Amino acid sequence: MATLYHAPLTCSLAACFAAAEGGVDLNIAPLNLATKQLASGGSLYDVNTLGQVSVLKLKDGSLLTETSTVIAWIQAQSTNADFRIDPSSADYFQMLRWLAFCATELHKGLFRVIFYQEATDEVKDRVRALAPLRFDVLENHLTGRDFLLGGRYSAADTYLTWFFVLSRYAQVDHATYPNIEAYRQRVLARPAIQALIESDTQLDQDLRQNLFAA
Ligand SMILES: N[C@@H](CCC(=O)N[C@@H](CS)C(=O)NCC(=O)O)C(=O)O
Repeated sequence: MATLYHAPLTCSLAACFAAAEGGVDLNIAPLNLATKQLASGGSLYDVNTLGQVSVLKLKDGSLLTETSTVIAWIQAQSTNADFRIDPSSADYFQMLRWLAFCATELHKGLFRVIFYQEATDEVKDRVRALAPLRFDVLENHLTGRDFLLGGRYSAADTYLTWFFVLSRYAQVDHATYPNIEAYRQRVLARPAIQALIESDTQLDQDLRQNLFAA
């Protein structure tokens, strides 16, 4: 079985969402991202030179990094026909598109600075000002769609779901976008997603990671 190195409430939670929604079993190796300490002993730096999650160690010992790639790998293991996406289909490339959008425009584009303790409030506010254009893209796309690929919750949605888990700590305002707001409520109400947010919130407290102040 593959092992996911997972720091609670960080982007590796999106990979946990994909595993749960796709019915894919993974070993979870918990860690504290603030200290880089693995719960099993040792440092995340020993696994990933960058000291970042998400990292997936495959059965053959090889490593996959980059959350979007980890999510794409997980969905490819799913036997759930509603979750797995045929790699030759148009939907597959839409999945890749939205995973990349989440990784670059939302995660790195917004959170990277907003949650960066060394950034000044002025810099954070300038980055927050980039959010509306990105939200316009989502708002338009979600017109007439329940999920990013249409009628089914897919791997593409897992990264965006995670964005909305943390967006309340980031002071980026998406409450005035009706399609986004309906989507946010729809995905966060999913039982598997709710259960993981709850267990990760507990794990975050147990590990005293404290990355995202309320
Ligand atoms: N390129 C990586 C970046 C992931 C990333 O920024 N992860 C954050 C957690 S959400 C992290 O590990 N931050 C710790 C650090 O950068 O030191 C990816 O796409 O997965």
